[in-house]
Amino acid sequence: MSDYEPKPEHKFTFGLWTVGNVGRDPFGDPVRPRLSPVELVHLLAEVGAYGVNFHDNDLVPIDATPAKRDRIVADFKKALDETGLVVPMATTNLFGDPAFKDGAFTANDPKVRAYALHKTINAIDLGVELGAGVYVFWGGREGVETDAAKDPVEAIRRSRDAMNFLCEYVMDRGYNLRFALEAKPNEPRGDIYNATTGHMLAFIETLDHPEMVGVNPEVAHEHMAGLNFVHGVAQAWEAGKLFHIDLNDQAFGRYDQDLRFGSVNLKSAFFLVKLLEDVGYDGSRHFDAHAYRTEDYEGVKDFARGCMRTYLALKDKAEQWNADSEIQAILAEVNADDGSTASFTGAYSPDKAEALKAAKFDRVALGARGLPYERLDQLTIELLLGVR
Ligand code: GCO
Ligand code: MN
Ligand code: MN
Repeated sequence: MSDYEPKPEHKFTFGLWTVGNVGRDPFGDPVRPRLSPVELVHLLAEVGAYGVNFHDNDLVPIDATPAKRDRIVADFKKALDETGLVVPMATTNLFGDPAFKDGAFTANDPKVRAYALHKTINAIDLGVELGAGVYVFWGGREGVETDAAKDPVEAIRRSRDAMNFLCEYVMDRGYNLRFALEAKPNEPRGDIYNATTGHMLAFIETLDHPEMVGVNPEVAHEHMAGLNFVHGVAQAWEAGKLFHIDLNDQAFGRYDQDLRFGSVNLKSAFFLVKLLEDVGYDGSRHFDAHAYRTEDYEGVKDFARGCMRTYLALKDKAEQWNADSEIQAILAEVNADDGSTASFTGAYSPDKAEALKAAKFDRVALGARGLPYERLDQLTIELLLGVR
């Protein structure tokens, strides 16, 4: 590959809220005019995206009348038809409205919890109407500033009750929809429950219908927690739970930055793309990021093109890495197996345990062996730098 042109088979998607981000931050007002959903669909088509995702209120304002809703949805569908863009994922805004200031599914007020379910089932209907096959849950307000405010065990129970109810709703309606839970450690709440992808994976197994529910890991969120994102994604994949992924970038130890994919931690972006491509992940590559506040809409297009181009360049590099004979020789060397331990490994048996107890190991020799990971990593760096 050399042109790095996005194609539908790459499944590159963006949220209306990403390219539609107007650049407001806690210290300053919007720097870009708000574009309509229809305009954003055309912008995404122009840069070569495959799909567009949305929160209910990115598309339909929270106070829209039924007639206005229908008009907006019809216009949006027309824009999708004109451009060929699809809607692989939808989600609910359960964080913007003041009603959700103490959370949605975990709010202390049962009326807020009921309103959150009401809003979500309506938003699920909207997502399904537009073709979504994945429904994301990001609980930005599902947390606290002080643990005096909420019992954390009760909060987890409330989250579970909500997910169980919503799984039943989807089954009852016969929708072909899977849920993807997105963890974040903090922001906007001081602390958010189920803070990492690992927490989410454990939580899912406690649900009534765990097979319907997977995860939507996000680069920035795991990096905010100081974690290795590639490892989290690998664990989700290995558990059969990687239903969606949010790609962006984030410097460790900073506020939630939502930077262009690959723009900060290029090496971990490389290993992420390599993982997704090597295992054959076939879901959306969703960019949950936004352009710098310095940009106008030409800059927003540069941002969006940059996310996809970097992904494709790293995909190319991953192929190069896999085909590099020096790199592969090192991997073969460090993984070499002379078969001498075959009688101990694999499925347990009492005989194997006895044989293992009786075996002699040359511990000093094991510890003395050099492992050429410095050379392996330098080869990786040189490949990424384009000097290899
Ligand atoms: C964030 C989150 C959100 C979610 C979105 C979809 O940090 O604000 O990443 O962008 O991904 O709400 O669920
Ligand atoms: Mn995020
Ligand atoms: Mn996200």
